[in-house]
Amino acid sequence: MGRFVGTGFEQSRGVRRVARVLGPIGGIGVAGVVLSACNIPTFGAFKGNTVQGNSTFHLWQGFFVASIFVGGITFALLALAIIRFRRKGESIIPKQIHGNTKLEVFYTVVPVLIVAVLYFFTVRVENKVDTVARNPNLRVDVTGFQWGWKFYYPKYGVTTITKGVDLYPTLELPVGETATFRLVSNDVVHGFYMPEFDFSRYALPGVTNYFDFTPQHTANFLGRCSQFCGLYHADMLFYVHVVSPSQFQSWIHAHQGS
Ligand SMILES: [Cu+2]
Repeated sequence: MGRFVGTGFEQSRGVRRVARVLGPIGGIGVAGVVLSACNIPTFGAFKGNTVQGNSTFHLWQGFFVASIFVGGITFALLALAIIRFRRKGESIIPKQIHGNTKLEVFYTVVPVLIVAVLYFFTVRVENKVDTVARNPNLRVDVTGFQWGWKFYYPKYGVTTITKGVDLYPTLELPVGETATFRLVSNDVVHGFYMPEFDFSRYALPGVTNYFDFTPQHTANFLGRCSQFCGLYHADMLFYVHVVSPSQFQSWIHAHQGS
């Protein structure tokens, strides 16, 4: 490690002032994340509405708070450099130096640490979202095709399917129960997209994708295709109804043999 070369920069009043301001802000940001994940704004995202989607949502919040923190420090330092070291005459104000080992180690280690922390939480959430239950309460086979969706409930022999323009199929799900989905495509690449569940997954020809939803609240949603797949791509909508388990059973019975 090289000898520390004093720059005058560290001692400058501006840096101390910025540190005094940013220190508490950073502390508040970190404390905010740790203490109350619920009181952080949604930053424009849906809350997920499934156990899996909710994890994705919290990851999004964490990333957003981290970006505000990093962006805040970056812009504050930029402003400091622009204002404090602006041209005031013919002389160059900052001391001209070569190298500052402490500063260089700092701005290498800190970003690596930030990326490592974000990576850790990303892997953790991905593992949770990608986990498929061994004994799910329900299984649903989803088939994407030009241009619609087919939902098949193998245990009950019930199928709902797109029947033309504006005749969208319904994906009925019981609240609080884990459903395992088996997603395929009959022709080209489609995207099984549930905005309110913070979830999208490719429906690929020749590939089977598995994933779980555990809905948390009863509500109605609209799903769509997120991959441009041809002429009527925009019409590949489907209804998602999250209902009570008893309502789900009556829906199943009403559709059996129909
Ligand atoms: Cu499509």
